[in-house]
Amino acid sequence: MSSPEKTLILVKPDGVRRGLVGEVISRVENKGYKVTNLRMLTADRALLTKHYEEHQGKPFFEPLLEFMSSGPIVAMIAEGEQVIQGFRKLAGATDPTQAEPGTIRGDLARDMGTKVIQNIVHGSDSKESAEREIKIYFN
Ligand code: DAT
Ligand code: MG
Repeated sequence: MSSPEKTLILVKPDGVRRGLVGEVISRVENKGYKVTNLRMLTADRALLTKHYEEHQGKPFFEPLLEFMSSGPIVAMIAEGEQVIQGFRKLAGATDPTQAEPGTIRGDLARDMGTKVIQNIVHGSDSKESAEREIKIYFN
């Protein structure tokens, strides 16, 4: 039997500042996924450059690094059948104005008028990303 699928979830600095760590964990657990690892850290540029390497060169890359290192974040591994896609659905669209109500971003975030979108959470977008990102945050 193969081990259950795993994804990397982050509560970003905006989520931590607003006291939404418990809310995010509740939504993950209420959906039925299992949180197996949890860690609070303040990410540095080296770590974030690895995490967001696909976005290097984009106009929001520097603002993204600045924002993501602006305060503590909470990193977790969640597991369950199809958790990668399932958590992306729970999180909602990248742009919180477009994210459907009922999703984390749709319910809890809005356009802040900043150079980088602030949207409370990160979730891996594929098995390859999940494996790569889990190694970055939990080695
Ligand atoms: P997601 O976090 O939904 O996987 P992504 O990987 O495309 O989205 O981008 C990473 C983060 O960068 C995203 O959560 C918010 C920010 N971002 C993405 N596209 C942006 C844009 N066009 N302008 C400003 N910030 C953006
Ligand atoms: Mg992404």
